[in-house]
Amino acid sequence: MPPSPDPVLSRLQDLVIETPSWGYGDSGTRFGTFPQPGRPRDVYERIADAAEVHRLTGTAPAVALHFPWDAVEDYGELRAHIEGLGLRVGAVNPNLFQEQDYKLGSITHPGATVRERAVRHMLECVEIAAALGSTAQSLWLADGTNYPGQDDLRARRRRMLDALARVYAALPDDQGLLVEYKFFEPAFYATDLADWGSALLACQRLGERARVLIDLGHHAQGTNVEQIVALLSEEGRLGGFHFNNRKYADDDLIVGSVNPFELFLIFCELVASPGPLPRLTIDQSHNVEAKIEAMVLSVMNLQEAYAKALLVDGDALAAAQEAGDVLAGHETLLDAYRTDVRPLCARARRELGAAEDPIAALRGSGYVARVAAERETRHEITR
Ligand code: RM4
Ligand code: MN
Ligand code: MN
Repeated sequence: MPPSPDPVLSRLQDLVIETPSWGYGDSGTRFGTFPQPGRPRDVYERIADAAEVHRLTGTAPAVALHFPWDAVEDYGELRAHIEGLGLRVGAVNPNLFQEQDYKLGSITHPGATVRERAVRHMLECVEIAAALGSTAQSLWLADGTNYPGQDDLRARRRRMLDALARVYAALPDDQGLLVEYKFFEPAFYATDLADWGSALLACQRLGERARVLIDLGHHAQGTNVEQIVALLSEEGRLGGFHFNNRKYADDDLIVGSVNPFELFLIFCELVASPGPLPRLTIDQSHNVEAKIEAMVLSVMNLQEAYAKALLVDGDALAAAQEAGDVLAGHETLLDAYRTDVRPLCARARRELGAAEDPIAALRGSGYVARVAAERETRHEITR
C-alpha cells in the first residue's frame, strides 16, 4: 500500500532546510563577477533575504553562517535579531581558505605558526557557535597539494588529525563537527580530505559527534552518491548535506536542476535511514540567476524530492526485492518519482502559512525591487 497522504503531509511540513548566508551575496567565477542590484552587503541583509525565503516556503527556518564573512561585534545581538525574524542559526562554517597565510594549507600547513592560526580560528568558531545557539561547526578543508612531492602526504594527514582533535576536545556537548570532503579544487594533485572514506576515518578517530557531510558537487563524475548516503547512515556517521547540482564539477547550480532523479534517490535513502533527517543545507553559488528566486526554487525542489521519496510504496519495494524481481523494485521507485507532488507541496506550504506558489508570490511581492532600491542607496553612500 502506498503511504496515505496525511502522514506524508506532516513529515513534509517538518522538513527543515538551512539556507547559506553566503548564497545570498555576490559570487562569481574566476573569470568575473556580475553584481546584482539589491545584493546584501552585510549579515543583517543576508538574514533578511533568508527570512523572505522562509516566509515563502515555510521550510527554511535556519541560516548557516560563514566566518569571518558574517562576523559582528556582538553575537548576542545578532542572535536576537535572527530569532526575532523567526529564524535560527544553522551550522557555523570556519573559513580556512582565504587568508594569504593559507597558500600551502591551513591545519595541514608545513609551518606550525599557520597551523596554530587555523586551529585558533576553529576554536573561535566554537565560541561563536555557542553564542549564536548553533549546534554544529561545519568544516570544509581546502587544503591540499598541487604537485607530487610538494609535501609529505602522511605528515599532512597527521597534522590535520592533531588539529581536529584539539578542536573536537573544545566542543561543548551540544555541538557536533561536520566534516566535508571534496576530491579536488583548489588543490589539483592531492586534497587532504578528498573523499567520504578519508572524512569517515577522521570522524572515527575524533568521536561520536564528528560526522561526515556530503556535498553533491564534490565527487568524480558518475559516483553513486545515494550509496554513500546508505553507507554513512548505516555507520551512524551521516552528518548532513550541502545540496546543489552540477553538470561537470563543483558547479553549485540549483539543486534538482540538472539531475532530479539522483536527488530523489538520495531522499529515498534519507527516508530509509532510521532517526531524524540529518542537517540539510543548501550550498550554492548563484552567479547569473536571480539570487532569492534561485534559493526559493531550490527549497521547492527539495520539498518535491522529499515528497516523492515519502510516497514510495515501501511494502511493494520490499516484496519485489525479496522476490528478486529486478524491475518491479525499480518500477516501484518510478511510480513515486513520476507522481505530480506539486499540489501536495502547495498544500503543505499553505497549511504552514507560506505561499502555495512561492515563485509567483515572490515575483508579485515586490521584495526584490524594494530591497534593490533600499540597498542601492547604501551602496552609493559607501562607494
Ligand atoms: C566549497 C565547499 C564549502 C563552501 C565553499 C564556499 O567548495 O562546498 O562547503 O563553504 O565552497
Ligand atoms: Mn559545500
Ligand atoms: Mn563546493
